[in-house]
Amino acid sequence: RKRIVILVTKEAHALGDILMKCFEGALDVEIAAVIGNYDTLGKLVEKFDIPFHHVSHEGLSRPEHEAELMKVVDSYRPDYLVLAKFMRILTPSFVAAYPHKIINIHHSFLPSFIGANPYRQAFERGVKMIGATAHFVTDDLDEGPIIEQSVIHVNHAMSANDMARAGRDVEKSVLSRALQLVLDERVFVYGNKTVVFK
Ligand code: 3YE
Repeated sequence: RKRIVILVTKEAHALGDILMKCFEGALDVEIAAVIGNYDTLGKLVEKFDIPFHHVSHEGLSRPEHEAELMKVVDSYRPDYLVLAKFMRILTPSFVAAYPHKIINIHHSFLPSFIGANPYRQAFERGVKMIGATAHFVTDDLDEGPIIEQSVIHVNHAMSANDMARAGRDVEKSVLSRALQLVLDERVFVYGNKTVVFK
């Protein structure tokens, strides 16, 4: 069985979905630990008898914070890291420590709407579809090899918050499908793309 460490910030849905799927047996992976840069999700994680580490970035430089993160991550010797709405840009040295071993879920249909607030960006642009993208993390934010994507229709009656709410379900399903494919060793990186055997 493969081991993962999950990194989170404040949002519970992507993390909660992975926890539930493992609990139900729908996802066959050992969640070695969850690390949050806030402490808000600790209670949820501990309900599943999984260790939670709060590694705050406050008062630390980015390299200092990453050194703390890396110490905890490495202690669990994971096969993969999953960024389940972890809202920090990782430095090249962190990325190099886990090459093509870090999976991120981004809440847009890439390459549209990179970076912060993609639902707000989608709302402002008036697109009729929103989506989510799971990709391997590389040095460039949201530019790494894409593993899995999906979209849903939206309309003029929806606010940016409505889109975010609807998008959460897409994020969850795209992330867990991508994770399953990677765990099953069906995903091969080829240049900045992937070859996925379904
Ligand atoms: N790092 C690299 N490449 C990637 N991190 C993530 C994906 C990804 C990555 O593909 N190298 C929000 C946008 C970042 C932001 O600017 N965050 C701030 C901190 C804000 C806070 O702590 O509340 C920052 O300075 O990092 C995961 C998604 C990152 C989203």
